[in-house]
Amino acid sequence: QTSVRRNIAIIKVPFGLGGARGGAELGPDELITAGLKREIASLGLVLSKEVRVDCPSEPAAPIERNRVKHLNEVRQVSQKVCSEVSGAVEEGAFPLVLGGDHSVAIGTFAGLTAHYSNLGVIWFDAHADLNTEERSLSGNMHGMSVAASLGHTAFNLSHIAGAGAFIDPSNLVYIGLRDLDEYEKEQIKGLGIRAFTMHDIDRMGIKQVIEQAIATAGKGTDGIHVSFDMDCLDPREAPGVGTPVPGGLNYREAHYALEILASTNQVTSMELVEVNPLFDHNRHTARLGVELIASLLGKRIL
Ligand code: 6HN
Ligand code: MN
Ligand code: MN
Ligand code: MN
Repeated sequence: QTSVRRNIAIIKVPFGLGGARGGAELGPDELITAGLKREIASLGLVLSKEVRVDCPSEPAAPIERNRVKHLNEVRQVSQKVCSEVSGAVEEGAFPLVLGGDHSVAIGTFAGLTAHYSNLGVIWFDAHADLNTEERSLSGNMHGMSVAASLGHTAFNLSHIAGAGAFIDPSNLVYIGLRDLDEYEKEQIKGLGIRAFTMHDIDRMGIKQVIEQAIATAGKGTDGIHVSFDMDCLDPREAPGVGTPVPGGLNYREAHYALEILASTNQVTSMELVEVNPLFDHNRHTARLGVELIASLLGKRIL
């Protein structure tokens, strides 16, 4: 039994300029080739639309004017993703955003907050993506998308036409963290963000972690958006990502967490990002991504 909206809107965002290395722009097509649409059909869900956001692939201007890389391109893409996500929610569909690097989440947040004023978020990632333009050590915008959703970055949700209010940090939960910059650690502590690191998963087990995450992100909110960075997984499970970090979620932990989320009736939307075919073997990471989306959409073993 699936608990999400029956109509699925696939929103492909072939954008990689927010990432650390190129290749994430190939993610959406890779996920489709790996069988995503077949999975959706076999779950009895309806693919109500499939759109491809037109994304720049070459920097429109020299990057070195400031440290932040490809800000103008991220701005453009954010605006388009916002419109598509917002339109999908309006049409009664479940937005399924396929990245692209994780900077695409800025547009997803913008489109979702247009309709959900008090959105819960579960952010699966090795990283916290809490940097600002000022504090980032890399200048890569995929490491800033959560900060943009909270209004901490210079370019943030308030600069996207149609976006709603910022995300409330008390409605945000991390799962899988293991590579944090010092500034991000301060922010997580200072803002009191619920963060389940890999240490917590070792200690509590994924069952307790996902139950507590749902309790936090789902309590008193309009629903839960699932933002799934494939690098939350162990690189042995998912080698095809741009910023792999050892010691991540294993195959069953990831599936279990998404299966439990599917059973809550509270999930509004999902994005799956950072599939990078250039570092993959035999389309392994994209195939795993498709399986994980299926679990979130209600696929069961029996
Ligand atoms: N991601 N904290 C590092 C940075 O460059 O700011 C890594 C960010 C990774 C972002 O994987 O979505
Ligand atoms: Mn570049
Ligand atoms: Mn990320
Ligand atoms: Mn990451």
